[in-house]
Amino acid sequence: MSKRKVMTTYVCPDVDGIGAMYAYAELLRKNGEDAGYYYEGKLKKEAEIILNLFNIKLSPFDLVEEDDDIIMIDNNELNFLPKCIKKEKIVEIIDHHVRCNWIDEFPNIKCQIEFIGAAATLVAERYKSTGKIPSREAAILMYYGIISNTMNLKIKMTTNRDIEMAEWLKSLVPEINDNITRAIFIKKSEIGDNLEEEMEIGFKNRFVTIKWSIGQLEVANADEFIEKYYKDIQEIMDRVSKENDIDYISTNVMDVLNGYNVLIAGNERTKEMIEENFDDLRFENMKAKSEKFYSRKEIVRVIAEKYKSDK
Ligand SMILES: [Mn+2]
Repeated sequence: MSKRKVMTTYVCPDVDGIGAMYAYAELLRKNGEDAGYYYEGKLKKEAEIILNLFNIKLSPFDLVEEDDDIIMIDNNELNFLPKCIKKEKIVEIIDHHVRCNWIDEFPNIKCQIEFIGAAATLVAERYKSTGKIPSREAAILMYYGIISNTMNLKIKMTTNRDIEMAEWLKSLVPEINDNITRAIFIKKSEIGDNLEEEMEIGFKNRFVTIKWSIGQLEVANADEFIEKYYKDIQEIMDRVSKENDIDYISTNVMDVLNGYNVLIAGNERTKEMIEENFDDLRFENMKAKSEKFYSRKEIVRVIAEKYKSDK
């Protein structure tokens, strides 16, 4: 008998992680396999908004069993996984983040890592190419996985494949429309008490030789938001960099409605390092505005290329 397949992703997943896991488990079940998903931590706010809005209930496995085959989705960094996941049990990876070197030691893992807007795009393509139609829930979650990760198909790393899959998924679900999408973006940008949690900045990136971390905030009006929270953002970066021994720290504020980003540097050396690596990011009072709509992933990719570690 074939083993149970368990999708999992980083702790505290976003709607792309959830959508890709949900949909891929469903696709495997359509193919007669025993499959489901498991995650730990609180879902990202936007994922909660979407689940509530469309009245979708998740039913993850309660726990991972010794014998389960693990499929890693929307993540290939072992440190971000729930602690109960053993790397020896991983049989497949579907992701769109920078590829970690540990995978080299496991040549049997079926691995699809592509630099594309969303992991959900990769799963949607597997439906489309095999002529399978996702359920309403899987289609909604994949659609918003793509919309969320590409900031409504606007960021630089959005590919035609993301656009095509988003269009296809949208055509399957009449409830999806642009007004709902706009409402989701506005609602998710109401950040107040949980600024630090939303920034996701409390850890060092491990695949580079420098001590660096970058946070991200996705808001409805970046300029206004920064005016209101600039001091708080700087205080958080200052404390987090001391607590975690981080040298280079910054926060990328993305304006999801108007399509630009503002990178805030936490100190002088970060500002200099970013200017050295990005021709079009120039700081004024620790802030660099760009019409290119850089996402954190794209910034991380440039930095990872430059300061590669062998680990
Ligand atoms: Mn993703």
